[in-house]
Amino acid sequence: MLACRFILFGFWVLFGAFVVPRAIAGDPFVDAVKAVETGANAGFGADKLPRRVFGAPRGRGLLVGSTHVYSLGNGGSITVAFNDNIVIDGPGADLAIYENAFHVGGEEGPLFTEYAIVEVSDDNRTWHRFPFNAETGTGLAGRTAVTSNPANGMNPLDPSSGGDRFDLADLGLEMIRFVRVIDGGSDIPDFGNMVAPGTKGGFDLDAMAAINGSAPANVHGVVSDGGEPVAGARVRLVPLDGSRKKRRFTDSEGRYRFGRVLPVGDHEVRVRVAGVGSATRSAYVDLQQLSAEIDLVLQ
Ligand SMILES: [Ca+2]
Ligand SMILES: [Ca+2]
Ligand SMILES: [Ca+2]
Repeated sequence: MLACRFILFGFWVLFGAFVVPRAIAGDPFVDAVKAVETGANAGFGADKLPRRVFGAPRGRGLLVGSTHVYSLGNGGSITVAFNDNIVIDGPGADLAIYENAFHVGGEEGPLFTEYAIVEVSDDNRTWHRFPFNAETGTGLAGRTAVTSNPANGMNPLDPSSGGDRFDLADLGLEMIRFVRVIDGGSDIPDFGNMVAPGTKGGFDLDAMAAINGSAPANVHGVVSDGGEPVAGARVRLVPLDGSRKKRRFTDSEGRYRFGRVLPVGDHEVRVRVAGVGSATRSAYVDLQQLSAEIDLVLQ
């Protein structure tokens, strides 16, 4: 429990500038680091963020933990986003999180665990926490060794590859884009609380993947007035289920585009240009219809 006293040293560091476009669009893995809260004895792999947590897991089997990780520190957290894909509620588990837990003294030996609480969100504002049992580890991440590695060809989405799996149905959610993992700190008993860890304290994030995923939706079109495109017009996309609104401005040819839209059904697209006019049209996107072209004529 030596590290526990240091938990309060956590602080927020924003990594918005670290967002890197993926070379392969629509890969199942996580695409951006949104925020990091450093816990006690954190830091291993921090200089390699955000790419350190992108791509497939680099598991090393049941007896050895991956070092291709970022260490959150005891009590730390990391918030990540899926950009070219979203996690949807499909059959069974939907989200996989890969840590570097390993068995000590043999494949049947006890696990070296550094548990983390898992929260998910569709807008990076409202968060939903997976229920867990701090004594048994059920519902936490960091409780299964990872065997999949790009070098061995194992499919990381297959349960045989290890990692911890989460079902959005357990929270009654249909889709999410953001995930936050929070090291359990001293509140959750694990081996990580009892070992002086240097910079490798707490939960070690290797990778994260959508097992059940979809491309995000998009809504796009042109704003015009009297047949002429209108540049610089402010367009709002309003999901009618109450989720987060978005705002864009038209380009020099009157075009607007909302990407990374959650395909939650009915939306309204609204535009208003002072002294010129306004327009409102409905737009519909769902998992079967991921794109809507909506032209707006100012009146
Ligand atoms: Ca991705
Ligand atoms: Ca599911
Ligand atoms: Ca670990």
